[in-house]
Amino acid sequence: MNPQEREKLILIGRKFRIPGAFQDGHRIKIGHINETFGATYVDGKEVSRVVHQTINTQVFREPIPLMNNVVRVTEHLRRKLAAEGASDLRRRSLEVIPTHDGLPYHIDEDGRYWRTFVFVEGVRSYDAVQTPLQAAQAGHAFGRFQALLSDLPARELATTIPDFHHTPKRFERLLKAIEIDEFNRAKSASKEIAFAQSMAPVVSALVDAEARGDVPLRVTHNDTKFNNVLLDEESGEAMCVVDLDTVMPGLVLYDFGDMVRTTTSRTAEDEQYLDRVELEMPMFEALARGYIEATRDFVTPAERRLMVLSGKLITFTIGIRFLTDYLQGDQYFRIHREHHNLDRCRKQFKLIQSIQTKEDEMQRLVERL
Ligand code: GN1
Ligand code: MG
Repeated sequence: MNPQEREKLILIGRKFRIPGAFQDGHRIKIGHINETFGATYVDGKEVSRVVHQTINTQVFREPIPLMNNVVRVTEHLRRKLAAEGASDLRRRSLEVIPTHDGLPYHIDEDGRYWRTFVFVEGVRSYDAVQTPLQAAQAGHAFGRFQALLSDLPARELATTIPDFHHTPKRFERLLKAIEIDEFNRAKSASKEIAFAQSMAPVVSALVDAEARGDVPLRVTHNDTKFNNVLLDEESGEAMCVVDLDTVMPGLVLYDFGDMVRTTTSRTAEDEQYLDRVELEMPMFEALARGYIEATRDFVTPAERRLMVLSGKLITFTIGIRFLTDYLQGDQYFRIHREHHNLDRCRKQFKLIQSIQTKEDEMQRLVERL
């Protein structure tokens, strides 16, 4: 962090109810959207570690309802966990630290929104899943998250991004970006565009199931990528689910689908060696087992039947979002190299192709569990 950033972070930190004085801060490179910093405060012998984060208001247009969601959800989780007698509460749910005025956010002089969380100690996240044991932990953790929130009425939460996983609308936006081709990039993505177009017949499967009333709206996480679950550094146990900006009414299938996207192949989201990208059945089985074990009490047979399809469709949805962003000049997802969003898209599409060769087997497995 440069001295200016440090000064800024010190000023921000003073707005929140953190005991002690700022000692040290650093940037944490996570996510494609918000900016995140870790900071340490010292008060005599007491050391507090926190996370300061800006909210990207280009992406999250209404940060106040968003933060109200986050507070509502984290308090609900904590209450439920405490009632169950869970140990280590501070590591099992995020905790928002309010400002001195009691608000869950601070607006700085540039109009930027900041929020602060307790830092979860002794955990780590991984960009790529490594073992079926980890996959089971992730499936179980996101399933538990849904289960603990299943008694919170979905309509009480704000929708932080409308139509977030609405595949047909995402598909429409892609078609428009192809047509406009503002950055003259469509040619370099012609194979990916053709593949995306070939998926047109299935894009509405999940929204149709919702419209028919087959699958209900519930409180869901909506960004269940593997690196959004924190695993205990030593035991590997999933401790805490993070990144709560998109917790809102949704289908449990959005969550399961994004887990399939990120937790069934030992490759990163932007893997360039596509030969390595494959849905690994032992990972999928562990993931599905962990998830089903945690959600058995409320997930319906109709939801269960669509789990495999959701894996394909949510992978597709995120894949076309990367492709659209590539065509639109990388305005949404932060990139770290040229063609990064195209690489990300290619990885997603390769995974879909792998899923297509194993769909029947996956379906049989899920229905058996
Ligand atoms: C974004 O916040 P972050 O970087 O974890 C995106 C998700 C995508 C994900 C892909 C609000 O998540 O939808 O699946 O990138 N979040 C938003 O890595 O668009
Ligand atoms: Mg996110």
